[in-house]
Amino acid sequence: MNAEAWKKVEEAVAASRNTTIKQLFEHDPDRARKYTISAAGWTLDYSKNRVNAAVMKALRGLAEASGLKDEIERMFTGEKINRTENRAVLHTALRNVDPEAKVFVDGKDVMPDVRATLSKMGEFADAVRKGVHRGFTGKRIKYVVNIGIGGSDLGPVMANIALTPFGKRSIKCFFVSNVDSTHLAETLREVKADQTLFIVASKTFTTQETMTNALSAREWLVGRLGSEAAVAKHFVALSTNAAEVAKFGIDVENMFGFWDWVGGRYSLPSAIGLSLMIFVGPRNFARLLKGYWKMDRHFRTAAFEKNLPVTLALLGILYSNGYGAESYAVLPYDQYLSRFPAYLQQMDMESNGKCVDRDGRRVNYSTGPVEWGEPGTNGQHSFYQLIHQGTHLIPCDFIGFARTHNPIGDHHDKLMANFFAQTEALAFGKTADECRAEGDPEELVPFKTFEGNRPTNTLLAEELTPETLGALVALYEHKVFVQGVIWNIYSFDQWGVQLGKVLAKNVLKDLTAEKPELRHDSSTNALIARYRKALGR
Ligand code: G6Q
Repeated sequence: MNAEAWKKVEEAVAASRNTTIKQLFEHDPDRARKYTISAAGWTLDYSKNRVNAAVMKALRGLAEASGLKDEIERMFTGEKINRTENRAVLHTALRNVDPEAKVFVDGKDVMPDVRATLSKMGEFADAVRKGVHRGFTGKRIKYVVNIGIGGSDLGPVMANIALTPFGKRSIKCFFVSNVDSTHLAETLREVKADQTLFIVASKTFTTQETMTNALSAREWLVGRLGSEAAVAKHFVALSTNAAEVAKFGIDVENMFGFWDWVGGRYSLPSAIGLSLMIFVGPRNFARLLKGYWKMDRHFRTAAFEKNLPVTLALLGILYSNGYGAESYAVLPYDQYLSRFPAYLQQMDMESNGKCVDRDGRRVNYSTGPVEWGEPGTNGQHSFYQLIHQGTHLIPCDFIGFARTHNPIGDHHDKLMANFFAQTEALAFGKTADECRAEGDPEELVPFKTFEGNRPTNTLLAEELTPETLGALVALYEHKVFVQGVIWNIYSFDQWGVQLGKVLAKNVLKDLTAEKPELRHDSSTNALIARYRKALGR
């Protein structure tokens, strides 16, 4: 992190530390307008934060001193900014809907391949939706089972739930990720073999969980339909690894490709989105891409003071590094966004959960926060207590929509009343005098007082649509990118995930071998022995 620019942020924070959010509002009646910006269908009101003009200016100075403008261009133009894997980072090319656009990697324009894959996906999705592509026995496809994990699962799951109102209800999508056989078994109980399409989603096509689930699903299907030939009609692959797809027994004709410059957690707008495209149709998928693209363009071109991803990123850095906040809550007030926090959790924590800077040195400041959340109003009846009155500072993003897809009575007004009331209460709290005025007995006043001064962002859009969803995802992707640049860490690798993949393989040998080597620590050895004993091995 740029020390000099950070020092200026610290100075600005020190000068304003004793001014509460409440006082900031009292001093400036025009505050809400000044701290509200909009783009791609979203409005961000960040006025309920511990910031004034000087703090924001210093934070923007930090972004500038970190070379953010150039870094953004490097990403968009295909430079190999993922240096530890020597790869470009071009998820933005996947949703570049400009028909004239050219994006080069190693001297080759990638856009023709992006467009060709999208149209192949579109043809296949339409064929499934219209009953042209049928199962081995001639029946229509009614069930789609996406088998994948991590980046090959969380995006499709999140978006399938989010875009339910736009989906074809006669097609039911399932997502199997866990290697726990229960996940596959319970899913297979819900589907019929002759009407099921399995989508094996794996960038590498070597991930243990996905390959294990895919092989078991294949065995189940062949067993039910009585022929190996059924696989061709019931299995497709989404991958970058044609050789492994062929080895698995899926014709590469039935493979939808993507490229090493698409990170797993950024892959929803690639072929990894096929299950979503089948569910919502190619036109709605195109709208999703358009929403992403609008936010991409905004991020690339808007001045920092008007830039939503940059602003969210800077506020996050303010609390992580200036106020010692260790976690960050994302609270969507829309049931359709129920998996959005889980999706963001991977995007953020896998990207910025790093303790070594770009020069390979241990950092001496906090990087990515613990990210978590649940939809409102459910969260209000569980963990909000701690956000209101606990000892931890937890900045929150509140995400909501003016219109609901399911207007029933006054549900939506009640939902949104809670949405607005929570940020108000978190910012302004409740003083001891207010408690007394409401007649609280003196001995209860300390318990019923709310300090307030708890920061929140409010993100509001008119309606949850493919476009606003795409823009929302892109907003957070770029926020995470900006933070990675400022923290001077590499956001696009994930060596911690790779480690897990290797470790499990070593232990598996010891679980199943006739004579295990047991070369672990005494705890792991004893646990393995206990497990083997229980199974009579
Ligand atoms: C995402 C990570 C990780 C990955 C899974 C699945 O950015 O790399 O979550 O998506 O491990 O990998 P495959 O798609 O290769 O099976």
